[in-house]
Amino acid sequence: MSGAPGTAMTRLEALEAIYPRLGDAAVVTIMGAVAAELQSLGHRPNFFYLQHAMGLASSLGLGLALAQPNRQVIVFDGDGSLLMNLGGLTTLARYRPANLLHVVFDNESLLSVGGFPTATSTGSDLAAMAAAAGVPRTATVRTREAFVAAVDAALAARTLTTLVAKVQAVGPSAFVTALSLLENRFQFQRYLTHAADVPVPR
Ligand SMILES: Cc1ncc(C[n+]2csc(CCOP(=O)(O)OP(=O)(O)O)c2C)c(N)n1
Repeated sequence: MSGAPGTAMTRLEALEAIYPRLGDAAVVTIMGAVAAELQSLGHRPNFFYLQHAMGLASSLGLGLALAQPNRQVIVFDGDGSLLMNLGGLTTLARYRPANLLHVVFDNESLLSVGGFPTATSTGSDLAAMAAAAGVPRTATVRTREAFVAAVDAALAARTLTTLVAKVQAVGPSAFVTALSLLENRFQFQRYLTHAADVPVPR
């Protein structure tokens, strides 16, 4: 199986395992495979699938977390995407919002565009980079059980966390969606505006 060696987990399994925990959090994903996978589990108005702007899901999550400090924000990032915006880690660390959980699904490849290997396939360690940037909580997990436990711990800690989940390089065969970018954008904005005071899950 391609992807991170030694991992038993697919991203879809990982997402499925924590889907019930997403609750009222503002959830932001990168484009492509992970967006399609989350959507396949059931779209909700508090999910936003960031198209085109590769690398900037964590930056969008940072803005949301700062703008709505009483809401949990969860970002589903990818290794290739984060590698395009490593400086974003330093900005996350600088502002350090307690309500931001930054999950990086590391399949060691650009899966959505053909599976070219990324630098994590040759040893670059994204959790270590996040820690070096100043992110106060970081971890790397390789099993579904460890992933669920790490998500629970991060949400309970109420501390900015970058959680790297090593996953197999598998995804859906197509990324076609009936939900247009604009519809998703307006729905998400309405959700954030009209449910502005939803408490952070504890
Ligand atoms: C600026 C920019 N460069 C390239 C692309 C094309 N692109 C879309 S998804 C993707 C790969 C994303 O890789 P990763 O974050 O590792 O996620 P994965 O596809 O493996 O789930 C690329 C290169 C893009 N959309 N925008």
